[in-house]
Amino acid sequence: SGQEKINTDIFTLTRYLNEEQTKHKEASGDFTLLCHALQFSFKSIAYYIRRASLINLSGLAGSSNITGDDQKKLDVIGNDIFIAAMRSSGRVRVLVSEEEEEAIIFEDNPNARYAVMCDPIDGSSNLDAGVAVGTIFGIYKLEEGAKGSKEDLLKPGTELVAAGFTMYGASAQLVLTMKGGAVQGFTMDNALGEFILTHPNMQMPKKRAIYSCNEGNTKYWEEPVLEWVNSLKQAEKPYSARYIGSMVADAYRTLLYGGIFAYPADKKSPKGKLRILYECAPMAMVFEQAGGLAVNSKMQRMLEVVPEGIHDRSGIFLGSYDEVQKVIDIHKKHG
Ligand code: AHM
Ligand code: MG
Repeated sequence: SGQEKINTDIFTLTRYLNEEQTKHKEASGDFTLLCHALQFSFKSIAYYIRRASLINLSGLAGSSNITGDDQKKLDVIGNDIFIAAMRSSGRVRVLVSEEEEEAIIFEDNPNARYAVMCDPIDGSSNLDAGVAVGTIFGIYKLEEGAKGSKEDLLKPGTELVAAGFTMYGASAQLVLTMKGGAVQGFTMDNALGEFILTHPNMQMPKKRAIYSCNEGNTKYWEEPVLEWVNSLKQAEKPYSARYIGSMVADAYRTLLYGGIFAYPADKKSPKGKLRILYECAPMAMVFEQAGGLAVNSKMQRMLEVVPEGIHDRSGIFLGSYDEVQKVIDIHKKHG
């Protein structure tokens, strides 16, 4: 018959989290509760982004954040939603947000064992044009007795217990990975109000002729980066250029289709643009666990970079294994 086959056994994020918790006999359920609070913040942010033009949320808030960017009204709302969700989960001791100069320590959760790093709405310069933006997050488990001070956060990404991002695009897509595990992709079903597991065990293509970077910065690039991009354009079959200017959207495409996303350090931004704790490291974890690679501008493994400050930046090359390896080879040649 022409009747749609109805799936009555849907794999939701809730079900996934339950199953993960059961696999870990020692688990207290704290991490699961934290993830529930996270997903609620994603749903709320998605909701306000969708309604932004209707309820006067477009444009600037009239303030700027720690890194000097003008804050959008939605940046402020996204940040507030995120903070409230993390605080009320009762499972988070400390929170780092791109929008907050200092780490926020939740004194009302003295026994909470988790630290969360996030960029609540990354790519917000794209918001008013209706282009996809996203939330990026990383989670550390604090050491026994840790007070949740800044020092507890200045760790390499190899210590992340979970990381991921949500892209608010044609649909909201949540990509989540836990330490040592696979990368799982969920799609928000607005009618059900649930994230549904639509992309289980994501593995990215080993190579693909797509590169993604802001070539407007060419003038500032160092020699190896110039040579690399040039080699892609002059390849026998030249690469395609794709650049949205929203890291989450560029990364999500790269994860699905393969290719490489880069925001190198350059003469204008010697430390790079993107932030280590809540942009580079979580993305690097996702990409590595999906079979890709991520390095900084010194060609060090991104996940091994230890920031000195919570808002430290880094250059980054993120993508298919072979594509990132090409960048590494050219940099090595330059010594
Ligand atoms: P933001 O955190 O202020 O939104 O900036 C981060 C964004 C990334 O999403 C994106 O990859 C990059 O900045 C784009 O920068 P540019 O406009 O310099 O190409
Ligand atoms: Mg950002």
